[in-house]
Amino acid sequence: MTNDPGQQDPKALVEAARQAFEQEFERFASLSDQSANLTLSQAEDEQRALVDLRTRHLGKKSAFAASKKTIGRVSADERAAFGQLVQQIEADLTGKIARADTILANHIEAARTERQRIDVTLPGRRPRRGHLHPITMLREQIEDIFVGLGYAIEDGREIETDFYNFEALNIPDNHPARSPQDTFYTTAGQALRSQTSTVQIHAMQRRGAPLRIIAPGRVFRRDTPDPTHNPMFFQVEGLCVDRGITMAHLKGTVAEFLRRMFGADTKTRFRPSYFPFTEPSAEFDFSCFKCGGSGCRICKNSGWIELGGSGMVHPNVLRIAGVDPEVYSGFAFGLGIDRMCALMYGLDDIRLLFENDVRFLKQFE
Ligand code: FA5
Repeated sequence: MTNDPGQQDPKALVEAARQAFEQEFERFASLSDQSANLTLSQAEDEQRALVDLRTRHLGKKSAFAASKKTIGRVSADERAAFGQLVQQIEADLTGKIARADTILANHIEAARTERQRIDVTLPGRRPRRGHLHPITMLREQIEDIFVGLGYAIEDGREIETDFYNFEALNIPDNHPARSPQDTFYTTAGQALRSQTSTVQIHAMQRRGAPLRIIAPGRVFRRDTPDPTHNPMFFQVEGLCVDRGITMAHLKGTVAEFLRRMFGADTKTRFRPSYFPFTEPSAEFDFSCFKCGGSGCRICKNSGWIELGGSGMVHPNVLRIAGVDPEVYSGFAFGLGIDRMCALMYGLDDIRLLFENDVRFLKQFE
């Protein structure tokens, strides 16, 4: 027998092409059982290999295609049978490829669906809920008490002119009281307010007398940060102006506020002090909410906690804000919330309040 395909028996050539196909196709033959073990990418590789196999064994340049062309060498009476044989083999091989391809295609589709499947029974990821900052909680508590006492809440501006921050509060240029209240200035000469007392002037100008307001807000000073100082902190201002207001009203109001805040047994005391915008002036303390006045770490064993400044509104301040001091009098007070918050929650450093460390803040949830 010669090796030249042109000389070989056509039937033998077709048979050889079929056998070559069968040999290579063997790994696809048992596919239906194995396909479950294939990964998605293995199944995709196998599908590509199958296309390749088809081209090599049944394509135009395949041995099988070449064997078909040898029909001319078959004797006339055997030609029909040869043609039938070729067709039968071709149909058989094509069918085998199609079945393997269907199995792989189904497997690939199932694997892709599985990959994209969403398990609706899995528990969802809960978004972390925020909560109020401790300073805000305390501010709201103070606001609630004063609203209950008939006070309105006044909003103030944080950027002020020299007039509102100093002049109108009876602190003229070169007055020594400017120095502890020194603040930050814009290039246009405006000042970040160094106390909420600025709102006294705006409120009287806007509302006139009589009035009762509290003004919570952010203030700024050129203070070096330490455990009890920040260059930015919060104050609450109170102002009551009416006919016949006296120091007794001031004391009664502050004492009532502190009783509502820290309990019915809370005592208040006033110490003489000086503020340019009040006369007379006093600082006020309250009996320690922790030990009740016997002395502890929080009140530094004094039994008292200092809270803020107060006094009767200076006639110059009333006058400059358009209120007649011959008709009206008033009291004002101001307290810092940051230090109060630190005391209430046992913090030994007020700077913690503005470091924005979530581990610290979430304790106040
Ligand atoms: C005042 O600011 C006056 N405006 C209070 C006042 C109002 C007096 C109305 C009379 C009439 P003083 O400078 O003492 O006062 O500040 C008040 C409070 O602010 C202090 O008791 C303290 O709690 C807080 N405070 C002052 N400086 C700082 C700071 N750097 N950091 C944190 N808190 C501060």
